[in-house]
Amino acid sequence: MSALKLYHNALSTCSQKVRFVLAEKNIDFESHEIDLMAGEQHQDWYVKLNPKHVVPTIEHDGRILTESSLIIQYLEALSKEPELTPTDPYARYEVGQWIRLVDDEVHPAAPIITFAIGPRPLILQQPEEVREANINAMPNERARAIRRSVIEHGVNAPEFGDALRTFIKMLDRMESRLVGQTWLVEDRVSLAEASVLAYVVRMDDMAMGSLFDHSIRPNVANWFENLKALPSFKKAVDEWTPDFVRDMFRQNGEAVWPDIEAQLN
Ligand SMILES: N[C@@H](CCC(=O)N[C@@H](CS)C(=O)NCC(=O)O)C(=O)O
Repeated sequence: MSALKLYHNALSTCSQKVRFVLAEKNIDFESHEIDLMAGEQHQDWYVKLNPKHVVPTIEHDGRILTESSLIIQYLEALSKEPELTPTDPYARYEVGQWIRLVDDEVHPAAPIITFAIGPRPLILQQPEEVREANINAMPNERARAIRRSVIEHGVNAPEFGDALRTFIKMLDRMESRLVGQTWLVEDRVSLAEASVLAYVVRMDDMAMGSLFDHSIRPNVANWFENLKALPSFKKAVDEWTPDFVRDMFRQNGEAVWPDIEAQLN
């Protein structure tokens, strides 16, 4: 296979999704990290590759591909070993449902959950003009308004409750689908795992793991333990997550957990 270049960010959920599929299929890639905190995604050269100012993007065979869900399906077609899409028509449909759930509902909620907790204290320390310049460079007006709101109000932002419920709805769907089986579809690792894993990781990193501990959602708890034991997970997620970031996110998550818990009922 010809060389593949991945523009990505160590901590971005969509990048974790693509790296997981690359790792499952043992596809080597040339890494080009984009510094999202510094606003590199808004630089002209990158916007030419990805007009939405987001990661990931891949460059392969002289072509540019964006949109993580389309990228993982491209990788699936590119390399069959191992197959991450079932052959049974209904099982394929189910994989598609997980992909759609993430694209339509879960991913749009993710920046709300993330920026209300993880990097928020760091962003609040930035000079106001730096913070504002980064927000103003985002191409979507609604996304800019939401980003301002969650940075200002944290988990008490009006947008936070709905985002939290969206994540919990995903956990509930996983919990019922995982009854009596280890993996989400046909009981083997598939693009369904690739699609949802980053959002469970995000909750775990931000000290929200009690939402899926063994006493609350045991099937998700087991699924997550099995997932974390996969070499592809270690390669795609753990190896890219610096300990100091994990510690910082966790501490920030612990500090606001009482406010999050108060929104659960
Ligand atoms: N639909 C896009 C969404 C990509 C996306 O939202 N990427 C985030 C990181 S996970 C990003 O680059 N955000 C840039 C920013 O927040 O300015 C995909 O699936 O690739």
